[in-house]
Amino acid sequence: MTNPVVAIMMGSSSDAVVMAKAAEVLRDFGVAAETKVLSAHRTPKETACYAEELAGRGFKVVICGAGMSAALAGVVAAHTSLPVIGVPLEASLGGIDALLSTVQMPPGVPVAAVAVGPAGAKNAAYLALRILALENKGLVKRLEEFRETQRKKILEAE
Ligand code: RP5
Repeated sequence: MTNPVVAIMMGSSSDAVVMAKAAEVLRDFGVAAETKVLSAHRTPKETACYAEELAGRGFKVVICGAGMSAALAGVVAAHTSLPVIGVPLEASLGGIDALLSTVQMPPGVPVAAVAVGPAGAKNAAYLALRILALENKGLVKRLEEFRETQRKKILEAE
């Protein structure tokens, strides 16, 4: 079993169904991930400790999903230099609250915000794969094959 290189964090176990979409995409590409439930608001110390240790443990990218006043991605980005991708989740107000919390980071503490909900969870994984592919030729090839499969599906549809 290879060591995980992507950490998938979420603010609550109630986020698990949506965030599983990210894990599925990574699994399809043979990329090992570790899933962790930690909350920026409810477990602030544990969240900071976990984020601070990620780079030393060999992780390359962090995906954070959270709803409501979604601080998780931003807090993790404040405690690591790894690239952090934020997935806003729809727990209230249609997810617009989480979207704004995730995307409106102050300069110097970047979070790559993706779409709200399952589409965002999947795209967080695809973006993580593209980041990993910068140093992994096999992954570049698999991503190119995936893009070709998508292209054919669209063209073959009625
Ligand atoms: C956020 O609050 C979590 O990420 C979740 O989306 C939302 C609601 O959490 P629960 O009350 O369901 O635990 O922190």
